[in-house]
Amino acid sequence: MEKILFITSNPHKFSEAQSLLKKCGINIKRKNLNVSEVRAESCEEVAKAAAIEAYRKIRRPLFVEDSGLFIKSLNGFPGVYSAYAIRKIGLEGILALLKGKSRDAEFVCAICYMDNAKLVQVCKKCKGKISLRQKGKNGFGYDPVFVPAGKKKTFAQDAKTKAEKSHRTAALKALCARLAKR
Ligand code: ITT
Repeated sequence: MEKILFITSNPHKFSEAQSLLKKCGINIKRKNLNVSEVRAESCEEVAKAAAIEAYRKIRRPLFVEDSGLFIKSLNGFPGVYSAYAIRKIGLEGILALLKGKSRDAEFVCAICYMDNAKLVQVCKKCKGKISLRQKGKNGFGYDPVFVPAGKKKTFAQDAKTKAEKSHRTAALKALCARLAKR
């Protein structure tokens, strides 16, 4: 079967997707395509626009994933600007913004798949809290400050829980199920 292209510049996203999708019989290949990221409020809109643009350019089965951390007391910030925020103010900057505020947050992962016959969209969340300080070395991005609901350790301290419960894992499983149906 032809490999599906995962259009992403983020090697961490790719390796998480590769190991999970392999389990459901889907082989993927990473492609860095520099698609423009539209300014939008939701990960679904960003992923869909990018997938359409990428498909126009390469016309092969592909998917795009847009994800982010939405913090309730910051009205959803950094949200769709998560990659930008971490580059500009870092995890310490995010922790500083949260002093004295509620720490409820959720990770969101939206995937948009496209081939010559269909467009498939899935979006999943993982609820949790922002820790008081950075802990752990695994993963990437906000993993050192995100503690999933019902757990005490951050994703960066507990890679096994991340692999089982993350927003990305849930979205990829949903994608597998949708692609298998057709
Ligand atoms: P591509 O757009 O090229 O795929 P990106 O890293 O720029 O790569 P996004 O625009 O979707 O991807 O930004 C998502 C950011 O949200 C990502 O860079 C992290 O900072 C954060 N993020 C998303 N999923 C995460 C996860 O599982 N663990 C930690 N941080 C995550």
